[in-house]
Amino acid sequence: METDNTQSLSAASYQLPFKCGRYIIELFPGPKQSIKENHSDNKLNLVLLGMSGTGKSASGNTILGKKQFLSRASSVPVTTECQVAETVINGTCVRVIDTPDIFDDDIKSSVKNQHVTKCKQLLQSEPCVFLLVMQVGRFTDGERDILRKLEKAFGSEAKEQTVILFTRGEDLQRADLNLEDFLQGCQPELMNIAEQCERRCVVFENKATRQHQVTELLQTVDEMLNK
Ligand SMILES: Nc1nc2c(ncn2[C@@H]2O[C@H](COP(=O)(O)OP(=O)(O)O)[C@@H](O)[C@H]2O)c(=O)[nH]1
Ligand SMILES: [Mg+2]
Repeated sequence: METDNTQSLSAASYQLPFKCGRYIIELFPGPKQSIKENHSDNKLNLVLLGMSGTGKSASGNTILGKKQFLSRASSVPVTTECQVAETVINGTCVRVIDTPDIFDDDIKSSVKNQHVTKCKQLLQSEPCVFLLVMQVGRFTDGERDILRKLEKAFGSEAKEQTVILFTRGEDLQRADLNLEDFLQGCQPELMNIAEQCERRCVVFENKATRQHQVTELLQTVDEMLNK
């Protein structure tokens, strides 16, 4: 699958209702508005962010209900450009933006800035939620200050618009833990990240196609945006 293919990821194949519009970046010019101010009931941007290999693209595919983004095990980053795809879930036009790892300290800041700029272009004029994707049971040094990196890239209010999406939910099941148990027993730094995001956390099991995980995510998002 192409990795830099905003055109091939147009919404045409999803038969979106007219109000969702066809996906064309230039349709949304003008200044970026606050996400909350701009919240409408039928549009939503979900931006997948996090370290390489945590399962951003796989989670995007779970949300979309189809394999739209390339996702695979690799020692080098698989997603190298921001990509977008849309679907409609319960009448909401959900635009999913997949990103490369923009938090990697080894990547040149000029390259990171390009990704962030592209991502911001894709965010204009619609409500936006950041999905901070992390693997359950794996917390790396680079993730310790991930909220600071998020705020540096997307502004000081970014964490107020963030939901943590833990992947590999099956590992929790195998350990007979629910999310609350997991958070209680996790490293203080991870708990601190969850607390700063007001404990907005969901768990995905991307190897399964369970719709309820997407429903729970959208409920969490909805509560956050309507707070
Ligand atoms: N078992 C399991 N594997 C997952 C899950 N989510 C992602 N993966 C795997 O993790 C690897 C990296 O996923 P990918 O989506 O490419 O990560 P990205 O770099 O963050 O976009 C792939 O082999 C995925 O199949 C999950 O919930 N469970
Ligand atoms: Mg990816």
